[in-house]
Amino acid sequence: MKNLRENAEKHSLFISDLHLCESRPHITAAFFQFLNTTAIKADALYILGDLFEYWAGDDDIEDPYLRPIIAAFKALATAGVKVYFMHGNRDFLISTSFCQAAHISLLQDPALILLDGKKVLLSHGDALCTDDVAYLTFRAQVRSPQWQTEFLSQPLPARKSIIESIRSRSEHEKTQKSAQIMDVNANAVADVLRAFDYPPLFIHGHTHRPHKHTLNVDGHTITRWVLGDWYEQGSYLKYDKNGCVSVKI
Ligand code: LP5
Ligand code: MN
Repeated sequence: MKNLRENAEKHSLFISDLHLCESRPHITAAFFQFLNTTAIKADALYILGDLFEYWAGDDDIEDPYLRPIIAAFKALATAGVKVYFMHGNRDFLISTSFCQAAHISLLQDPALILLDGKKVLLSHGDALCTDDVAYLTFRAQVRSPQWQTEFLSQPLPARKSIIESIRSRSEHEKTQKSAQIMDVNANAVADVLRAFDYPPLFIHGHTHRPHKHTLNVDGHTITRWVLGDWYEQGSYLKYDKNGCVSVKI
């Protein structure tokens, strides 16, 4: 495996919004295929949130659905692929037990990384949807340590049932919101790019609107790549010395 990796061109892969769950077995199968045939040849795999449909707490890692996923991540680590994970709005309760079991490094949101000496900013993207005031109010509540401690103190089945209530409320409220409200806000994007000193590349997910945007922020040209979701079809962004290319699988 080492020789194969040394001969391959150095590259990193970016994915988000897989929403893995038992009820979408074809996407879980596509994910295993992606890990075993594509990600295994990469130097690094960055998962920018919403890997899972939801995450109720790390005490769920013995679930039979999760065990082969954890094993597949471990196999990547053994093959020398660095795997990074950033929380999404669905799986922000992923914590150290899962990350250690899967040999994954947790990234803060946003995170600035260097690829070939080039600054790249990464985010899930939900925090940039500043027009979605109802969501941001909900986000502030559930991201608070007190809320999480109280939530995690409840038994796992009770937590899953609360999450089901939140999901159905969220699905209903989304039908009342415009597409524009649920997209990133241009000023919020400019603010985070300014705060990180204008990285030339910004990659995020969440909106499920895959696209390459070219921005001008205070005279700096910045490429913003939005990753696609895996609801119907898997996709990833590949970065190498020649730049980024979006690939559907
Ligand atoms: O995920 P997506 O893209 O479909 O929708 C998001 C926003 N919705 C959410 C909710 C999640 O989808 C589902 C819940 C995940 C639970 C994770 C664990 C939580 C446990 C709590 C831990 C402490 O994030 C959606 C945005 C959309 O993105 C686009 O940006 O619009 O936001 C909403 O729809 C939120 C609503 O506007 C407000 C929801 C209030 C819920 C109140 C809960 C009351 C339930 C009481 C249960 C007893
Ligand atoms: Mn999301």
